[in-house]
Amino acid sequence: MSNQNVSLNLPFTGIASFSKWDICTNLDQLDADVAVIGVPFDQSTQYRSGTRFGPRGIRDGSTIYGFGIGGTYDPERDVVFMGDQWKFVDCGDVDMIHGDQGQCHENTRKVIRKIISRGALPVVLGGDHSVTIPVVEAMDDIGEFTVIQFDAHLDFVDVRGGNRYGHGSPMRRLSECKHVNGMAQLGIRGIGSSKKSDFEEARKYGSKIFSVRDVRRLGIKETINQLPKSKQYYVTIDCDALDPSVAPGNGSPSPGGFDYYEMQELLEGIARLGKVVGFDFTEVAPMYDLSGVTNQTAARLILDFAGFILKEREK
Ligand SMILES: [Mn+2]
Repeated sequence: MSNQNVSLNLPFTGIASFSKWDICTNLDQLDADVAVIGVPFDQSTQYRSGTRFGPRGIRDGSTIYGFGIGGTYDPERDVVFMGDQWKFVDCGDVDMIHGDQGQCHENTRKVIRKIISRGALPVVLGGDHSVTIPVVEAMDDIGEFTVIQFDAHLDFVDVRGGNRYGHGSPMRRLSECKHVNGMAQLGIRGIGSSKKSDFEEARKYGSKIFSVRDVRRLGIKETINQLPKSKQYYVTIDCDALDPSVAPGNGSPSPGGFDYYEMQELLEGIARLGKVVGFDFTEVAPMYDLSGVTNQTAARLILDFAGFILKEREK
């Protein structure tokens, strides 16, 4: 018999906010520990577009993890993550102006500054990887931090055809930020996007670069040991760091990527290294994945990482 007084809020019902969290689109009233914000911008893509539908896709994929109360019980770790003492909201999307990258990025900076000023952890849903540039630029008054990138590609292109803000350039632009004090790049294996000189310049800047096979050779623990030490970290995840068999829904898939557990355990290790001040998950393009598993894997990794970050704050 059904109990008509209980709302099950099942994944396929209602409004698909991220993980069925409360919605707060008036940032002047933002009062939360974690704030999800979408940046549906895909005008900097060099191949297949479609990441403008990334935030919506990830939200859709996240609803399966959004029901239940009292936190998320992880049976493998025997730990409850994201318990009732924490507040989570979905802030909707940054307003996009079609054909105007400068304004889209400015709108993004403005929203991130607001989320930071309200004391919430920004969790950004891309969009192509260029959205990480305004996000990190806007985090210039919280002290220095090191950036950890997960990606098939180095994204260290300085300028291409006069454009310095393509989705192949975010790590170069971040290296120019005074408040970014170091960098590590994990999963790097793609060909055709970065030149040998880009790798040389990234290493000269001080970036530590790990391919997927480097991580497998070293193991997760030793990889974490070799990451740059810092009090604070920002993590940027490009969907193509994952193997295309795990996450086919992206514009520039690259064979040989991480599997889910490798990514999850690396994120767990990073959360323990220092304070994570924000993170993004970019380059999800749902239309290339009819199964929807990319949306779900992205949503799960976002929830996993938010849980690991908050668990450190509980200590
Ligand atoms: Mn990228």
